[in-house]
Amino acid sequence: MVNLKIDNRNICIEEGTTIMKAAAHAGIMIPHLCYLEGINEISACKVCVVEMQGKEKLITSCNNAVEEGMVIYTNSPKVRAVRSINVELVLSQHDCHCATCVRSGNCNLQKMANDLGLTEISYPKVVEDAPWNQDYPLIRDFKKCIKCMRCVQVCDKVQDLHIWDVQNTGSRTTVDVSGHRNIEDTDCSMCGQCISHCPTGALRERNDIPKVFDVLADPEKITIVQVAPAVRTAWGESLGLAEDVATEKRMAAALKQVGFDYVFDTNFAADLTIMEEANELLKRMPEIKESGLPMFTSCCPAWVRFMNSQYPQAAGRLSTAKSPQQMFGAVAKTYFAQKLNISPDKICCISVMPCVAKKGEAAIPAMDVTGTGPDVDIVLTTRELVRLITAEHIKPELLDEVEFDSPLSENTGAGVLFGTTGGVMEAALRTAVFALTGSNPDPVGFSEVRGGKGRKDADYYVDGTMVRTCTVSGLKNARLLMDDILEKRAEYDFVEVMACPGGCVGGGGQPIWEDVKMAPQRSAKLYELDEERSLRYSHENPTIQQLYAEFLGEPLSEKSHHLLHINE
Ligand code: HC1
Ligand code: SF4
Repeated sequence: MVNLKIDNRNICIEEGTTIMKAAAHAGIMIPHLCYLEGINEISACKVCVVEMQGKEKLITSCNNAVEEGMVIYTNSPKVRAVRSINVELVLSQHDCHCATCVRSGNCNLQKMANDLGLTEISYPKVVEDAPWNQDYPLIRDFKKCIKCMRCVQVCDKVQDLHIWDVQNTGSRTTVDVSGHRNIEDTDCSMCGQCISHCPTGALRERNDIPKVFDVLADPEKITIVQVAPAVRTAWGESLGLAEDVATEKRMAAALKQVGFDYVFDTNFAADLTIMEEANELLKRMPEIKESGLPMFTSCCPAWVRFMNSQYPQAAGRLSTAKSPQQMFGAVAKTYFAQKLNISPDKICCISVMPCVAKKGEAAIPAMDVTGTGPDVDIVLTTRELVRLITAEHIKPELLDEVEFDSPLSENTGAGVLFGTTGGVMEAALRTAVFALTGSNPDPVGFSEVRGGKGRKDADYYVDGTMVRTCTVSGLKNARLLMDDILEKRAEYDFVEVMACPGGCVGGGGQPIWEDVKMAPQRSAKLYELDEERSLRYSHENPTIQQLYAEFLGEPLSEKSHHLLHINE
């Protein structure tokens, strides 16, 4: 252990700890811009400088370790002066139009400038710009990039896709798409993790809120909104709602207040996905055992993009089941349109997703089962939902809870679980066991697949057959897994992959928090909801049973294949 003083406080901490962490341990938060624990510890921004007694030059606290007897000042006049210069230099190259920035109020740079009391910038302004494809789901604003390198490092180290790179040198150093390519020509998975880790508004999702306003104002359109499992765990965070206020039913109330005609639940479609995917797994099992190659889940569009671009030779191993978002769209524009006795093009189907890649998934040309246009017309992220609620001046805390609309909402605990890593696996196994044995397994009998670890192996006996499962989140983990499988170092039967660490709860469209990983507590919320549901098996969902009875026939029927599966 090492003893030192930080801001006149005696601290005793483990050897090797950085000064920044030691200070945080004592509740002293040293400002920083580029630092990202374990991912970006390069001291590029020099905002985290501190004064060390006996040393003329300031030192960076993010990458210098504590030493016995050190005396550190984190906010002395000298520190404030140098920190101000460093922040001013960053601001001199930054578009400071905060009023029109999506990160206003949630921007580390803005906060830092305010905290330092900066009202003017004493250096000449040189702000670089470059064109960007504004139709792409991921938008980059060059004028707001502060060259912190977080996007480069997250994409390299967490997602292993190397989409961003440093270009030019010296004062002209900038970050851009690697290899001087356009973003649409890269293998970007659209996971949005670079957005989640950007400290400013240099990266964001495409703003699709104006499309929602347009359609809400169109008297000819019936608007249907569906809300993904993970959104309910996070929508209240940046609205400052207490957990007992940010309930599912109050979220439904807020959406009703926005003006959508029908507020439905993607969880319903998650139950439908399980009906198709669990039965597909059982059907494919003899071939899986013979080939030694697994079936992979296909509900995460960033993972599907990754598979198609990085391992096209294995893309046939993906489940053909569409994601819940897309199954919902297909059912809404057929079954539900028939119930309303209207043509599908009268319906505008809007999704709220914790994800940026869902915007890309909805635009895949094959996702048009009626031939009248996309099954899902508009996709908003959780962050856009929050902006929509505030744009409508809605105070959810003042609204009474309301029920989701019928019929495309009823769901079970299994559907709820989709939003966290391992959730699809658990849900599918609950139904696969029932399909084979005729009786329900213990709903928490597959809990080895829970938890935030990037890769989890678990074997289960299902009616005498061993099902070897693997659950992965994060695309770097997915690449290591794929290499193990294809090079025959590992053999599995069923594999779940989610591109974002922790699954959709940690999705690239969720609210952004500096220095806090929210995925674990959002996951815990989903496990709670699963426990509270009176039904916990997708096959017991009465509305799903009715949908099959009235419309689809049975899982994997011809109609199910046409509407709910990707048919090559
Ligand atoms: Fe997900 Fe899914 S779980 S992919 O993370 O299969 O986005 O929440 O909606 O479609 O249900 C996301 C979440 C979501 C789909 C479902
Ligand atoms: Fe990389 Fe994901 Fe960002 Fe694309 S969206 S650049 S894959 S981190």
